[in-house]
Amino acid sequence: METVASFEIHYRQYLNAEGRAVDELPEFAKDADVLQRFYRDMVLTRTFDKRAIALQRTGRLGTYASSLGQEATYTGLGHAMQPRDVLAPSYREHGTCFVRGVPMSDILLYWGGDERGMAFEKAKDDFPVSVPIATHVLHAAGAAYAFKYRKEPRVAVAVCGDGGTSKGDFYESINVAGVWVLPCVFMVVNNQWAISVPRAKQSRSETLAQKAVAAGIPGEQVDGNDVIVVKDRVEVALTKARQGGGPTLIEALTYRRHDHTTADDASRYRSRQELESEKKKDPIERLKHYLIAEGAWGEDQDRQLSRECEGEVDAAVDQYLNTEPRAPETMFDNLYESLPTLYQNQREELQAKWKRHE
Ligand SMILES: Cc1ncc(C[n+]2csc(CCOP(=O)(O)OP(=O)(O)O)c2C)c(N)n1
Ligand SMILES: [Mg+2]
Repeated sequence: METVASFEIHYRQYLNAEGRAVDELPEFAKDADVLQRFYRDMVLTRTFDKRAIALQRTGRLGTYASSLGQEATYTGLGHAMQPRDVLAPSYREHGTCFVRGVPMSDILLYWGGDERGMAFEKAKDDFPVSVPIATHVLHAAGAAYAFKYRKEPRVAVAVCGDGGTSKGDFYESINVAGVWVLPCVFMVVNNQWAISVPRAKQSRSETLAQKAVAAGIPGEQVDGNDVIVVKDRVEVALTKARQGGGPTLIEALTYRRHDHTTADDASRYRSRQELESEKKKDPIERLKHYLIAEGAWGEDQDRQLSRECEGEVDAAVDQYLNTEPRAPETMFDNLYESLPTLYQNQREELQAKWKRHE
């Protein structure tokens, strides 16, 4: 007998749960301004999440998927990407969208049922939110193929959950990206739950990162609650892809602290103890502790930042609530370049009904 293949999966972390550096930090993280910016973006995302849930609970938003506890993954990813790269998000990545310049009011518009919120004027080539699980991973592979074909130095980034990696779409995407050496980064946000299905019931695979092995591409794990390691490793993967080195799969280990969406009640299927122990790994507290220990942050600054974030979110909410709703038939308008006759008829029918109703 001989061993014909073997592999190892590496896990990396710079800041541990207490906010202490466990390794020499990468160059960018030696700049306090950079870390303060990451901290700010994470606090803003958390402030936004809280308010979006309050809007939903008071009937002013359709539904919403919180990113509570996962802020480091999304902020780190946003800061690793270049403006010309393309993001193919699922439904929890608003933190990344904000870093890419998408206004908070757009995200509210979308979850309020208005497709204009997905126009992403500031990140025009990014894909819209994908609620269908993992279908957008294929779209990212397709975009990456286009970049390669046109010889553009751009990378497509697909973000999907632990549950998403069980889908055929996911395997097909990493397979084709491997075969065609595509400039694509697969970001697997392992938040331990796919609605009520825990990670252990999702796959017997010891890590999700090792799914990359079967596609012939590198896979690795990072601490998804450490913004420094996320930014660092995603940037390494993006640079490699941009230079023709092919795709990478990065599994970010984090935890979904809120309900799956506002349509869920997680207390029905997971224990309070599990939640409490995960809170101790909080990404925001950890960076705060590090910055304070470095003399680069203080409680006064922290209070000031909270006020600023609240103010920014207030302004976004005002803008959202003051946006004139569109007529119902506009739901057909973003489906096709030119609408097939069947839909045209439905559009007209709805328009007529709405007029009568008004
Ligand atoms: C194709 C498809 N099947 C089922 C669903 C219903 N659904 C919505 S979210 C979800 C779980 C996804 O879990 P995961 O990929 O881990 O992402 P997370 O929500 O944890 O970020 C499922 C099954 C869906 N949206 N699309
Ligand atoms: Mg999940």
